[in-house]
Amino acid sequence: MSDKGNIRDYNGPAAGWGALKSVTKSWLGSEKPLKNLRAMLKTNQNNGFDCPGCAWGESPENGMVKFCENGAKAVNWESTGRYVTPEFFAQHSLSQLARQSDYWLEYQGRLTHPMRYNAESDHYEAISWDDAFALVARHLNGLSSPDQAEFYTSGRASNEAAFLYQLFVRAFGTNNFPDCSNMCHEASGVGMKGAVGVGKGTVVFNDLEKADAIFVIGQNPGTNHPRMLEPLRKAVERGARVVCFNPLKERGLERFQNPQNPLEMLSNGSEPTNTSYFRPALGGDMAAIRGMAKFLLQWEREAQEKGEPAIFDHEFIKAHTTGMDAYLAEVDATSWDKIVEQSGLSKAEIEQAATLYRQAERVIMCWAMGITQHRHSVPTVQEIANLQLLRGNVGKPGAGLSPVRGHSNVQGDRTMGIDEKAPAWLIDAVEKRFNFKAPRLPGHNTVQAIQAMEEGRAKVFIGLGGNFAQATPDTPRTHQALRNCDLTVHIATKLNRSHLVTGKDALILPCLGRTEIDMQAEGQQGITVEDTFSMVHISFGQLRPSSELLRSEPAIIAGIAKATLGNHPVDWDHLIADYSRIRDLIADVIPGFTNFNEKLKNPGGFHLGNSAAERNWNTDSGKAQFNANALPEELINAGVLARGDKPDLILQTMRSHDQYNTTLYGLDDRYRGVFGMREVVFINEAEIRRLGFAPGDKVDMVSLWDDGRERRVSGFTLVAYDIPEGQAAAYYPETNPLVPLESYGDRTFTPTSKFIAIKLEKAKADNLIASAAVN
Ligand SMILES: Nc1nc2c(c(=O)[nH]1)N[C@H]1C(S)=C(S)[C@@H](COP(=O)(O)OP(=O)(O)OC[C@H]3O[C@@H](n4cnc5c(=O)[nH]c(N)nc54)[C@H](O)[C@@H]3O)O[C@H]1N2
Ligand SMILES: Nc1nc2c(c(=O)[nH]1)N[C@H]1C(S)=C(S)[C@@H](COP(=O)(O)OP(=O)(O)OC[C@H]3O[C@@H](n4cnc5c(=O)[nH]c(N)nc54)[C@H](O)[C@@H]3O)O[C@H]1N2
Ligand SMILES: [Mo]
Repeated sequence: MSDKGNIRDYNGPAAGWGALKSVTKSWLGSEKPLKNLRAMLKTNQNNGFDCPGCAWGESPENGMVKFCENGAKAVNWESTGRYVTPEFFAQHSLSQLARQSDYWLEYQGRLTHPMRYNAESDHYEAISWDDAFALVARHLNGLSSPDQAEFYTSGRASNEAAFLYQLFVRAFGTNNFPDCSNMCHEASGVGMKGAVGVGKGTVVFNDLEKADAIFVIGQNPGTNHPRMLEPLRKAVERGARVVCFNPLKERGLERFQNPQNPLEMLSNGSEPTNTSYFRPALGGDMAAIRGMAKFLLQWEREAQEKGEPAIFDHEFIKAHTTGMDAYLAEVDATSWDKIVEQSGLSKAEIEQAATLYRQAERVIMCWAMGITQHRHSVPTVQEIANLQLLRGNVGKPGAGLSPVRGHSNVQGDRTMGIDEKAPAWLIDAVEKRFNFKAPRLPGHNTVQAIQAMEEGRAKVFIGLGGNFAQATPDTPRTHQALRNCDLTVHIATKLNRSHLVTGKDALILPCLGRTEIDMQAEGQQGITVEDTFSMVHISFGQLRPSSELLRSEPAIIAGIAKATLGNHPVDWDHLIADYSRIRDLIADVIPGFTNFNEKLKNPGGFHLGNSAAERNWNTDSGKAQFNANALPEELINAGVLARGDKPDLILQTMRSHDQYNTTLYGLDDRYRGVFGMREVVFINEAEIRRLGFAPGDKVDMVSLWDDGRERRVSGFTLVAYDIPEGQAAAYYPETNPLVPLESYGDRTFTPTSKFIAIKLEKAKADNLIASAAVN
């Protein structure tokens, strides 16, 4: 694969003509062009469907064409004209399929039939829905404890599906809810709850139009939230500042261009003058922001001495916050040496960032995986909150905290109770409404679920969407953990690696996608989702289902639930006939959903409300909390230090432009100039030479962890790239075997996917062959 690949500079803007060409390619490639055009025009429109891409919210103006290049790819990928049928499985044994690449697997098209793995023939074979449900029920009811089952959720599941799922699982008797959020924005939730009393972003779309400065920290919106480029571009146009913290010069952040505006497309992009780009060390953001706070504190003291206007928002601090003195003492106690060393930025750069921050009356701080996938992600999120509290930048228009979510309904799934450590009020509400004793002990998150399966404490794995085998860390171990199970079940739209890493028994249950018409006993159903701004709206599929046998996610959950529990605690069939009945239950249990069905009639949906945005603080103290966290002693984990050898580099794992998490749409990464290959590692040229290699060489990456296991990926091509020294970057999920299961965030259990200590070795020929077989 990599022989065909090449590297060249990309000089075009983000989005623009390149985007349109790429969309047209995937659109024609999907073999259903006309239908898909209709579908795309309906994306994120009232009465249309919610884009199955990212969780970015919509501009409230209606009538705009609201899709982006990568949303169009997601729609096309789902509504392909290719099918994975029982004949397909008859032709390909599991062992044969396992030798195919992840890209090939998903490219085969949509799953059409429920399938059960037959170990004797080594083939998946068709099974009826009833038999499939009965099989799951038999396994679940045969367990000696409900805690021996793991119920995974990926963030595309609708509110209706997620609510039914948590109800079924709790009625069954466990809180084992590993979910993709554990690997994603967990730290944003934990950190913000401890700071402002709510785990969700405090800003709404309109705030972006009022901000004087928008900080984009550890996020690559040009690829992962393309619809965000438009409000950023508008902000720059009206003179607001866009300030980026990212070790990589991401094309989408350097230049903005809107493919939906043909006139601007002709201009081929322009370098906006009022953006600023800072390139910290991996994991260095907490130190950088601490440094900004240190400057603010210095300026505040100087202003007080000279009797000049204050830098801090004292009125806000006094009325709304607690803990500032302890925090400022911690700021004073943090030395500049440590700040400069850990942040990877000079004191002058930090001063520049602090000046930009101070000059803005209203500041929004956005962040994503560059912040949340570190060991000290919770303190980093809290440091962002500390800085914002100093200037009253929470709970006023044009300002706030904005963790930009990933999956299109990952935020809604949590709201619905997909939470392994559910708060007591939720359990109380479920018990009260449904009249059963719900489990109260915390269940397993993703890391704990893998450990439980590895050790034989969990025996059944059920995945509501996603690709657990590839999205998780320590791939060979995770695969073995899944293989240890008695039963693995995947509710999915397309074939992926997880379906091939089977327990003793295994099922694939094919479901409708977001784009497809969902017809139930009482007519066509819509499902609801919540975006990153806490807007809830309804989504109606537009296309004919890929197969008559497909069932909706709620219907599949109801089928499993009924087979396992009978009509306890609800009449499952009755709910599935009309999803507004599920929404009535949601309204009874989940705060903010009173009159749910009624509110959905509002075009564009409704806002769930956010207490911190209204300056109500649901913290222990009843105030917004400054958190006086110390900077980490060392960024490097003790599990690495214990080995005693020094890493060559710190590796971050990230997304290319042609992928949606583990789904690969293609092998290009246009903005980074990589074409036709994915097994590459980006390193500074001087560093490549210092380590005794040359660009283009093939290497193995070995990660360091003191547990006696070898973690290695093989045959990666060295790409000379503009990236700070000491760092490397490569794509996920190919590099997941390098992430030790035990290397996770404090208080979050989020794998440290953006901070992996590695050594480079010259690739060995036999490794190249092994890696070709896997990939
Ligand atoms: N097209 C498309 N859209 C997507 C997805 C997709 O795969 N494809 N995935 C969805 C999901 S689930 C999510 S969570 C989001 C992910 O959205 P992002 O968080 O944008 O995703 P990543 O590719 O992981 O990019 C992380 C960015 O952070 C930078 N970074 C890494 N480490 C650090 C650090 O220590 N400090 C700083 N300041 N920056 C750092 C990287 O250089 C990179 O630009 O996107 C969602 N949207
Ligand atoms: N090294 C490393 N690892 C990471 C990350 C990283 O940055 N680096 N990022 C992490 C993050 S942020 C996340 S969110 C996770 C993602 O983890 P997951 O959410 O588990 O993975 P996805 O790749 O999004 O799942 C793709 C699969 O979902 C199924 N699917 C698609 N649409 C639907 C649908 O409508 N219904 C159902 N039932 N199934 C559907 C398809 O079968 C497809 O193969 O990965 C995490 N892992
Ligand atoms: Mo994510």
